[in-house]
Amino acid sequence: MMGKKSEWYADFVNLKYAPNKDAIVCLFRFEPLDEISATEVMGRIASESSVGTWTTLTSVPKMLPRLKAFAFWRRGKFCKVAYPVTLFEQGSITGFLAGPAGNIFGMKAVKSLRLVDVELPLEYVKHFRGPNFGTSAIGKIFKKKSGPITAVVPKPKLGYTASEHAEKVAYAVWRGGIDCVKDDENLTNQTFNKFYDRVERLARVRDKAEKETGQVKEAFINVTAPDLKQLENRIKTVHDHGFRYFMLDVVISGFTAVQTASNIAHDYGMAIHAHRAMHAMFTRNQDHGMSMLFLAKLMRLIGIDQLHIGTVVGKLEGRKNEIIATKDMILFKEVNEIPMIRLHQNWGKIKPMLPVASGGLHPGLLPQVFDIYKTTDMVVQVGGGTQGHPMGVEAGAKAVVQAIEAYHQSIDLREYARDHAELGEALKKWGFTRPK
Ligand code: CAP
Ligand code: MG
Repeated sequence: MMGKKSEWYADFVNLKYAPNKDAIVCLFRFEPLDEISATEVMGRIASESSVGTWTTLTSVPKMLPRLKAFAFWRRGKFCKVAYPVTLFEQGSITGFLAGPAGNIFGMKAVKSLRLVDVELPLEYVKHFRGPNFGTSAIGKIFKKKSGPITAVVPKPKLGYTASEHAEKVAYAVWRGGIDCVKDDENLTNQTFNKFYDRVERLARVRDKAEKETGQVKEAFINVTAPDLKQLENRIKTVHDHGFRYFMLDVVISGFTAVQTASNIAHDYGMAIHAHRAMHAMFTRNQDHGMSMLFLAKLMRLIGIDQLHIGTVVGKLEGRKNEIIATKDMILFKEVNEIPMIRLHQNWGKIKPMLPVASGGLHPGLLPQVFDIYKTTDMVVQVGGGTQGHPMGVEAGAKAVVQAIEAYHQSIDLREYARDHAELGEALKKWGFTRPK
């Protein structure tokens, strides 16, 4: 019967709605199809990501009104949708994303849709444990008074045997004064560099380097695995060889793997270094997908200790204002809203997560990174920028350490390079160039 209402999307829009303190609020950026109004699209976003569907239903459960989401705010192409916290499984990121990061991104009613940020109430946050160490890793694991934690990835990304990886590259990097040797994101358990072989050899070389340097040496060994059983076994192997960290490709592994890895890290008292490879498939486009800022929020909530969030000056894309907004959101206990970029967030008891700057860095760029981040309590990874050093890998590592020393003493790098040859050679080769 045509008279009966066939759609109910409008029931999910209420611009007078005032979310209560326990509501989860999502900020979306949306582009409606020409023939559909912004209000109708907002209704579709709120409906399809909570309890609704495309048509009215002959009967609905009694509980429905308590579970509906409401689009309650709009500024141009941005809208906010409030969800009752009871709509989502407690303590499960997968249980959350299936709604606000689910079907709505494929709706025909929108040309594009981006999930910019989500304000998580303490009623939701309290079901997560957050990072084991976070910023305390600097002192607790590396016995350093201040950061940065330094890391180097053996380059080229792949091609070394486990023995060359450990005994040749890692040894030189650690000898040169770098804290950690990090696996590259695509190094897992290849036939030419088997995981267990790499762990064993790295542990032996680590002990040797620690003895010779008197410094704590760590590795971010990539435990990314084809299934959860092997993931758990790889974490256990890293733990049993005395490492305090392991590394995980978090986007590629998926949120169930990240929550599993975080639970194991808490059991073993370990820290997780998160590589974000694949994020740019959905974070880079400012019109469609999900922001890196919100991906970082999820990682801190779950319990990642340090996460790559960009350099601004390096080889990979990342807008300065978003990187800074993200850095503050993962480091601080509470942050305020930045219109259209970040919502307010109170973290309660969840520890801070360390930002990682990596990608196209070399000694000449490190002061710029620290100035942008306004802290050295972070992780810097310098792969090619260490192993491309004209005097070799160990000298490249020393050049990175010297650039950090200069920064801590507020000495211009060129000045400091006068009596630090390794830094001088790095500046000769790369200067202060920003790679593309
Ligand atoms: C950097 C890196 C990292 C990127 C990841 C690479 O090597 O190892 O994976 O930093 O990007 O493979 O490119 P270089 P992001 O130091 O030699 O550039 O940190 O933006 O996630
Ligand atoms: Mg890499």
